[in-house]
Amino acid sequence: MTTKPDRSGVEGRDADPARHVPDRTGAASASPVRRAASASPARRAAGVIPGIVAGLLTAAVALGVAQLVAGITGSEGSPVVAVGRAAIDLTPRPVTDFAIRVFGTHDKQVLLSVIIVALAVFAAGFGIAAMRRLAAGFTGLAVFAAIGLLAVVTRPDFTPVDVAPTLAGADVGAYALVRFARTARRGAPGRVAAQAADRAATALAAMPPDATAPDATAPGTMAGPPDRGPGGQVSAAAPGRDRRAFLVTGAVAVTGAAASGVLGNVLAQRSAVSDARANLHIRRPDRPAPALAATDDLRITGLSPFVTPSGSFYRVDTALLIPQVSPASWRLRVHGMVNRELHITFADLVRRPLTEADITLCCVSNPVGGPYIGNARWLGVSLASLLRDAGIRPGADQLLSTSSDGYTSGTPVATVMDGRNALLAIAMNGAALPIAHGFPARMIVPGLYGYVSATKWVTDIKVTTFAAEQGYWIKQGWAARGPIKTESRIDVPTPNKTLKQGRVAVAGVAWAQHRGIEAVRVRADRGPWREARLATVPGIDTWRQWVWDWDATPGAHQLQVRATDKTGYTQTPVPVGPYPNGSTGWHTVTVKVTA
Ligand SMILES: Nc1nc2c(c(=O)[nH]1)N[C@H]1C(S)=C(S)[C@@H](COP(=O)(O)O)O[C@H]1N2
Ligand SMILES: [Mo]
Repeated sequence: MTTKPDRSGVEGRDADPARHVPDRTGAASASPVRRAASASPARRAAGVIPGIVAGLLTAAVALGVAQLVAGITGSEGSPVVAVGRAAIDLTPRPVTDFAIRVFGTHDKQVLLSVIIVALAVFAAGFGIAAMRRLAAGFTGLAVFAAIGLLAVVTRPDFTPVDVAPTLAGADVGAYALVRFARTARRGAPGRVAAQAADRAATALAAMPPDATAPDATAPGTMAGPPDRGPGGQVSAAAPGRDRRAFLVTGAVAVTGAAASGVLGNVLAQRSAVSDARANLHIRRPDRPAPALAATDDLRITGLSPFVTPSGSFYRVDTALLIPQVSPASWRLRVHGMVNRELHITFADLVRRPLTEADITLCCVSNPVGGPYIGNARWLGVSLASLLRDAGIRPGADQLLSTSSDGYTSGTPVATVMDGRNALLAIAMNGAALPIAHGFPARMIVPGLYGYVSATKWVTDIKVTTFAAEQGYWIKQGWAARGPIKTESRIDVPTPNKTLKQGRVAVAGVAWAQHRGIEAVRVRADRGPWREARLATVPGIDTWRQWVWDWDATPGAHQLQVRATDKTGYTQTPVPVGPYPNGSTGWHTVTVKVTA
């Protein structure tokens, strides 16, 4: 047993018993007269159900708050998880072996169920205690919190912030217990008669409330004077109203506890995935990329660095919430028109040869001169080798990839199989993929726009045909095939910049992935095209920096750039927007030069 118990559903199950309140109260309040005759035992018995409910609600609220705080602080301090882990650690080996044999992969659920039942019994106990004597209830709650705290602080990875969830849960739980006990007492069945009996007993005996009988403590002492009608008359409507108040308070508490628990789990999962990412050790590449040369980067202020830092790499996706996929649960299925279906775990994936490559990724939505492009050093497994293992059947021309959040993208089989570095990438710029960039695995295919090649959080690759199926953006009318167009961009000077006359470095990037940039030419004010000086590049899959030294004279000027790729094609001046297959045109920047 190595993994954490599943945290889901804890609050919901705790809260369930609250549903029984209406029937029991209805049945129990049948005969006030008969009850009056045996007030104390009746009331004691009557207090049991509300007590149980109050206890369970308190536990639900406390655990909900604890989960929420654990999620927010990103700590490993969830008391439920800690108790679960402690239980695993403390259970003798033969017992765990037995459990694994008997329950198989359900062992964690069984353990969690046992913990929940134990917790519910305990909570019911202190709830009942609280109905009689609030202090007793508090003691129970404190013991409850202490067990959680003990489990938390004895974890090997304990840090002081880990106590926060349990303490917060206990605090809010204590408050909740007072509220529930108070409301439960007012709404308790048989309370009307019991209260009358109490009053009589108190008046007659004139004793301190809890000096003798535990019954005598009851409503007044803990909850303060009951809010009854004028003159001490018990209004007929009151018990119903109190019961309603109890139900409403309970419902609000259960809802709040469940919402806190769910939110806490979402946040905890988020921190669990970022922890998993931080702890991931990534092997050295089996096929390293050529070392970057100093001459790959012209190091001009304002010019895009050759390698885009991951933190400033553009991000484009349809995800409202960034998918949180842990490497432990990640699976890739390769299926469809294949000879053999593949099911690959992350461990399987990283056992395959790892290829490193510098590849510039670009979005089809990038306007001329736009920012949706970046260059990174990727590390991953050859997509072609995976597909060869699966065996592509004749006639298939499309890889339809799907992400964990249901986004789809169609990539031409021929492009992936033609020998280029089409990767199932697991790392970017020397670290595991950032979560926003597809952790734990994404596709990268040099030469294709991201919408037809770069599926992040990819979990499924179906070998199919373009005729049979369409990816997400294709259904919206974007082109099914998305080769990246030869383009270039002026980074410096920036548009509308005011410059001093004299030598000005006009610099930028040009790209034609998998064809390579052969030349870049620049002109001012529609004059003759001048050859820009090019940086070196490690290959044909990246953008290429360029610079042209311009002798700027006073006045307003227009600068333009155009690139020629290694096929001999020079980018078209025709201005076209991104839809449906990528923008074209010469990037034009206007500047003002002063004397
Ligand atoms: N799961 C998923 N993958 C996706 C997308 C998406 O919306 N969802 N968008 C694609 C598009 S349009 C682009 S341009 C690239 C952008 O990758 P990045 O965010 O890492 O820069 O991711 C591609 N992969
Ligand atoms: Mo894109």
